[in-house]
Amino acid sequence: MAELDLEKLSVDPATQELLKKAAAEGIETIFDRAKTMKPCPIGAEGACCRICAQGPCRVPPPKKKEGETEGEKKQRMGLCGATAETIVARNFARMVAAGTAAHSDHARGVAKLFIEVANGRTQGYKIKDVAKLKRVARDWDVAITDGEGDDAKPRTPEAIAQELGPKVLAEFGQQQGEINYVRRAPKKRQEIWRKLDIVPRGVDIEVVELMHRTHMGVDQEYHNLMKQSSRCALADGWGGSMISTDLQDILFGMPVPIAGEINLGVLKEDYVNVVMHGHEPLLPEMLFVASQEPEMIQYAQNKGAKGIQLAGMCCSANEILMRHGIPVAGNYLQQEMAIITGAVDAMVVDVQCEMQALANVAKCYHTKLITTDDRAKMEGATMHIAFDEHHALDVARQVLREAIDNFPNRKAPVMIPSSKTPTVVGFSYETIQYLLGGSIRGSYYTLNDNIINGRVRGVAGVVGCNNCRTTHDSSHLTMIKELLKNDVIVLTTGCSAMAAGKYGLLSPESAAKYCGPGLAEVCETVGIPPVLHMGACVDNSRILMAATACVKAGGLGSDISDLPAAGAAPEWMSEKAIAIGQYFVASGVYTLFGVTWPTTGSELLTDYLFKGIEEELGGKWDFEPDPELAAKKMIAHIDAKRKALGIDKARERVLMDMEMRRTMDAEAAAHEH
Ligand code: NFS
Ligand code: SF4
Repeated sequence: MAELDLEKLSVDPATQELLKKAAAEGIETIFDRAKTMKPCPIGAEGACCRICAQGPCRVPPPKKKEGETEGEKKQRMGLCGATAETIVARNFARMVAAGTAAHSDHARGVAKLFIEVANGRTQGYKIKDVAKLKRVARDWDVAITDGEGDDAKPRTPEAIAQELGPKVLAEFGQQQGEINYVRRAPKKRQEIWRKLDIVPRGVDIEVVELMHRTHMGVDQEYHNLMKQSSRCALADGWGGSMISTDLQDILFGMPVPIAGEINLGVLKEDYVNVVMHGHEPLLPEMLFVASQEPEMIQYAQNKGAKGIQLAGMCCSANEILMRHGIPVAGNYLQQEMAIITGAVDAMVVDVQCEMQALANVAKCYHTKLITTDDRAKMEGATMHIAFDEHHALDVARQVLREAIDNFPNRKAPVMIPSSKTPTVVGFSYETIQYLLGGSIRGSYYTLNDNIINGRVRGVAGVVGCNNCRTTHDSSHLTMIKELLKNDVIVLTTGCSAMAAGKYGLLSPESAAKYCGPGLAEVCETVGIPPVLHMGACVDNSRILMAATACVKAGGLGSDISDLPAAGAAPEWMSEKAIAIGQYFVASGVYTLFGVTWPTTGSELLTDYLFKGIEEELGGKWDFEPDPELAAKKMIAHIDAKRKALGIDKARERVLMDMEMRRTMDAEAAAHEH
């Protein structure tokens, strides 16, 4: 095993401690593999085509900047003549398709569960949030009363859900027309999409068409490929992802601010530790219920444990943290670390972001690795217990019993790091509306007001993964701190939210510590953290809704692209992240990624994504691996938008006022002494 420079690998003390333990015990992790396997330089640029068996064809960058001859150009073509533009664009488009498919397949599962719950065919689930059910029903033109006017009788939640469920599910297979939630976007945004003909017709069709168009010999014009990529990504953001957020809120409860704890220190040595890893909250919701049953707790105690400790990992963690306050064990790069503690009796996985290496690591400890989704089995896993919504509670009980039975098998040495940080999470866009806008106004008016008067300079969404090609968590933290210092309020989801949480940024107290004077004042007045945890990656749809609410509250232009706002994924790695980025760009947001950029193999395409696309969509991509510089670029973009709105001067005034007040306070204090 190669020597590891811990500081370079992760800024998280818990991860560092466990990497030391792993090294001492001879356990290989992703950090070791990253040292020995370097990324393929041609693939990293998106310049390798392997979509037909005449290849793989590689298109290296031009040898000289200018004056390339026709002959030289031909050397930079695939066998079929595909140019660098086509090859790189196809690879990028396929990332969008895969990411959209992942979010949307998750959403389809939730929609199916929703229908079963509505018809009383499930075990353990019920409709929890009737108010949200009614709001969502209205958006789908589903009546919430029988009859009209004075004769109207309220329909039961089940009756509403029985009509709503099939309507939502039908959206996946819809072949023409427009997906429903497009109507939620600002009017001007809808017009832009219609003019460009990129309104998604259905969810699945856009993925299928993009896969077809990137097959050998089909769409070979990169603008056209990017156009369908936008359409497909919009089917994710305003389709699949938004559907899963809404239906999960109805079934499991809409998140409201709740306290929680983050990091591997949440595991408990004398409890049965069960880590729920993956993305879909369906089974974790039932594991939560089952873990509270007295018989189950008794069963754990009979095996010598004090009780059952559930903890989340990756986006499953976000889902159950913000709805039930269940602690989070860690984000993506901590999954192996959890097992290396030696204290995890079962790791339960469903879909997405689960490293196959877990199976190897689990074998070195006593941990049972349990797969639960028929779409996602894993070679080397301990067992597969298939989730089935019709007896979900029984499945959950079975999983917990497997974990409890394993408690006595723990082998020394167990080492649970002490790190865990308190957080406040659960800021759905409705909650932000309530907190910032007040119950009377019920709008983003107050936020807008604070943006207009300059206390809040702008809004940034910092989201996305960890990536072992860069220091774990470091870029998230550096970027977020730089934004806060400059009075930019941060909305966060996914593994980024967990990075922020571990560092204490998800607590109201962090406002005074990290924010510029304007943002600090606003956060302290409202009593919110300056970094708002909005949920899992599918909940980036909540950020779209928050942005839309800002536009509709007035005073900040007429479209999302007018807002002083920016988005970023400084440590991205998954295809889902590219799909999310593309729907943000297509929704009018300046979106910046770190670590690496997958289209550098074509200068023309990269140029288009970083510049040209803005003329059509109002949003654009950018790439900057240095997180501090990246934050500065985001702030520059925010300032440019402030200027275009004519509110740049207000901020100078408010900062001057604050400075004056501070001087006056200091003088007054001096007089008192
Ligand atoms: Ni998002 Fe969540 Fe994390 Fe990245 Fe994976 S867990 S869905 S993809 S790695 S943020
Ligand atoms: Fe090569 Fe063209 Fe086949 Fe791609 S599609 S592998 S560029 S021949």
